Amino acid sequence: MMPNAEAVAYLGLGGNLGDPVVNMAEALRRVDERPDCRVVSVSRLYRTPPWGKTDQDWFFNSAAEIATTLDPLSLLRLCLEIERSMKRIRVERWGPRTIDLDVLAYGDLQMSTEDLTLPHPRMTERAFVLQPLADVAPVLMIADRSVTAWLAEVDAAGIELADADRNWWRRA
Ligand code: PH2
Ligand code: MG
Ligand code: MG
Repeated sequence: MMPNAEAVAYLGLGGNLGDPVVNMAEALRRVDERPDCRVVSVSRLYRTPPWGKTDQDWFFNSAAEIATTLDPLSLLRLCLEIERSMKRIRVERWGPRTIDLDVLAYGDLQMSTEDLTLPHPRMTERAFVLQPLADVAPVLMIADRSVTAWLAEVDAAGIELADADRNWWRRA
């Protein structure tokens, strides 16, 4: 039997409770360990001011390009399962969390169901998503613009580079 063709997908990672860098690294390693997923490249590591709900700790954020034979919904379920298995705590919407693992885009697929909308519908407003994503996919088109072009439109004030080594996740 022919194996399914690989698709390229993009994940956004974040957290601000416990040890978010260790948690993001662990999540990426778990993705990479699977026979149906491969981590192709990981962004640098950023510290970002809390967005949406501002009276909480700063976040760490990153992004990754992966290659996968999973279909989009299976990839979403994998992300949720990794979050769950890492005992994700989410107290409230947009509030503090130990690990957040979001599917940002899956190839150039556009889809919208109750469970999953691709590309991620709010990513173009969020510098904490776009800044790391620009490390791995600057020319990826989201709607009719590149990630770099979207990044130029948003307020990225306060975002700090926390680790410039793109292998941070292999040693955290
Ligand atoms: N995630 C949220 C809400 N606010 N702010 C930053 N800086 N980074 C995040 O990952 C983040 C957020 C909900 O997913
Ligand atoms: Mg999120
Ligand atoms: Mg999420």
